[in-house]
Amino acid sequence: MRRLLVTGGAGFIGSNFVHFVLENTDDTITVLDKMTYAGNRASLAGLPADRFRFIEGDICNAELVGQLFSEHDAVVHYAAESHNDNSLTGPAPFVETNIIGTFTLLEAARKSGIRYHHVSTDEVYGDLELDDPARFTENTPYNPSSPYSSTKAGSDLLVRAWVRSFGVQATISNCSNNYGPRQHVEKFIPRQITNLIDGIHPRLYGDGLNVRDWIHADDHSSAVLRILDGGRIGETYLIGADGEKTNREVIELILEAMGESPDAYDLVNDRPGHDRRYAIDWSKLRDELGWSPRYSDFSSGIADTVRWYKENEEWWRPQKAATERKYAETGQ
Ligand code: NAD
Ligand code: TDX
Repeated sequence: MRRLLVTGGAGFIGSNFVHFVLENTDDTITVLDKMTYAGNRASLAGLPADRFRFIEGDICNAELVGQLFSEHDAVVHYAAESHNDNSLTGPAPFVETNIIGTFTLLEAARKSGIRYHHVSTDEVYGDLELDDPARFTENTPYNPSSPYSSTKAGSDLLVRAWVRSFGVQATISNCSNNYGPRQHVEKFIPRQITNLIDGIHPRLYGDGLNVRDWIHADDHSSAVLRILDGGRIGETYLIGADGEKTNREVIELILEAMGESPDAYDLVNDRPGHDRRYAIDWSKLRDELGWSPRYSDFSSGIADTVRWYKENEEWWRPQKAATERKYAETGQ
């Protein structure tokens, strides 16, 4: 039994990890979350009180972080500003949370000696051409495009330096695009599902041919737990599930799952600097730690996700109007 601290545990992937760990281990969990617009306490409802505790607070608060590190055996760091579009209209909180927040955690890790796992993204590697046979590996040079991905890249580099310079007991994972229940309606898949529920056409950026490499959030959680248990200190592991799809293909699957015509979508303004394609080679995680993803059927994963948003309108409805107002300002 381990005492885990999970930062950002009220967000999409952090809350998935909390559920996954409580269901699959004897560990106890404390969530530290600032409850920004992206945090949702409903994502943590019904968890066992003897194994789960919630603390509202900022990862940039060194005193609070230091106290919490002294009470736990390991920290898994999910807290971040996570949305590329927001980083283009207001980058300041990205620098604050993703860089200063990570720095604050690393300084506390250095003092306490706690085991630290850093959750990051494949976007740190930039993008690939559509016809490039290559996929990202742990040795691909960093080349981030957006304020979001550059602050995540900066945070990864801090972790590497704190391992090498100060012996912090850290591992890093870089995962591809996640989907599943409890994802904020600003993100691509939930935005389109909830638009369709509201009778609005899905909205595709640019030509709709950008490729993302999709993985179910449960598979991301099982991979992070595997790395926390068996990963080598100082190592980076890429997490993916061979899920490359164009955005247009994803929209067509959503439309099909919702009984709509496959061309019932609109093309809208492109995202500035929009990365063309991401693709992950996750063979290191398979070969070293014996991990593999469980969700192999993307269309049935999408159908399950559609069902979840239909059945849990009270979870997403409070954020929907404000999210769409933001998109209206950029013509998206
Ligand atoms: P999210 O936006 O849904 O959740 C982020 C959470 O962090 C929220 O609960 C928010 O309140 C909290 N938070 C933000 N600033 C904070 C601060 N200063 N102190 C404490 N808590 C704070 O994000 P997500 O999609 O669940 O992503 C989680 C992590 O996974 C991020 O680090 C992200 O970079 C990474 N990641 C995401 C994806 C993806 O597809 N969504 C893929 C790879 C990696
Ligand atoms: O309405 C939309 N229409 C559209 O075509 C939205 C919201 C997005 N898109 C496109 C942009 C991307 O090509 O869909 C794709 C996915 O967009 P997002 O959901 O915003 O994800 P992305 O920018 O790829 O980043 C995600 O994956 C990596 C997460 O938000 C990041 O946190 C993670 O690091």
